[in-house]
Amino acid sequence: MILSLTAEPADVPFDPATTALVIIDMQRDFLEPGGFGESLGNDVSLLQAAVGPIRSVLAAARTAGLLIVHTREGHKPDLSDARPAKLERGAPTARIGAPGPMGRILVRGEPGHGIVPALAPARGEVVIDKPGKGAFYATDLGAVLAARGIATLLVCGVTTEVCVHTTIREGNDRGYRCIALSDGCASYFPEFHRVGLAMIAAQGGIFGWVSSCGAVVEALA
Ligand code: C5J
Repeated sequence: MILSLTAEPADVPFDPATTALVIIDMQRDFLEPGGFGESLGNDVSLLQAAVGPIRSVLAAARTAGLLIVHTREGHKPDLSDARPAKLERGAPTARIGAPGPMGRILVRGEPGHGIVPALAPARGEVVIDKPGKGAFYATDLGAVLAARGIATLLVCGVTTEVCVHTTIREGNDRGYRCIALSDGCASYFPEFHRVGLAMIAAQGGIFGWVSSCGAVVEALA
């Protein structure tokens, strides 16, 4: 069944059977005080705006039977999957792997690495642990999507201009129709959020489309 999704720069046809909802890095480390985001000097409360819209699109996607993928950015406890160039940034006490109020920063298995309770993955949903900003780099996301015949990615999460953008760019180059859900994305920098979304839809949709969680809920109803 082909549905139509209201989007910029133009509406997009999509088939729920070949569409995945990809929720990027809605982790305590980015959204709650005491994690990676705050260690970088950010106001983490700005990311809360995405939680409600993602909850609604997640519920609709579950009902419609879409493939649901959650991602988590983070590293193995021995940091063997973290490039030195990534580790050496920031103040030494606030770097990846340093101890913090939610455990070691951006390390798998620590409390901060977990997805916020409001968006906890349900049994059977795909959870991709990624060491980079993009969800395809050094993960089996491509294989998971190929096995399900997925052609379209509805992408939301945090942050708009970093991991959401990188994943959409990676997906676009791999041939996926990538649609950012604007209200389901957020940034510590409202201007980067706005411009990040504008960059996707500009030039006839140079590397994707921009829609919203509400539009997806409406299309799936
Ligand atoms: C960042 C992300 N911003 N998930 N990660 O470092 O966007």
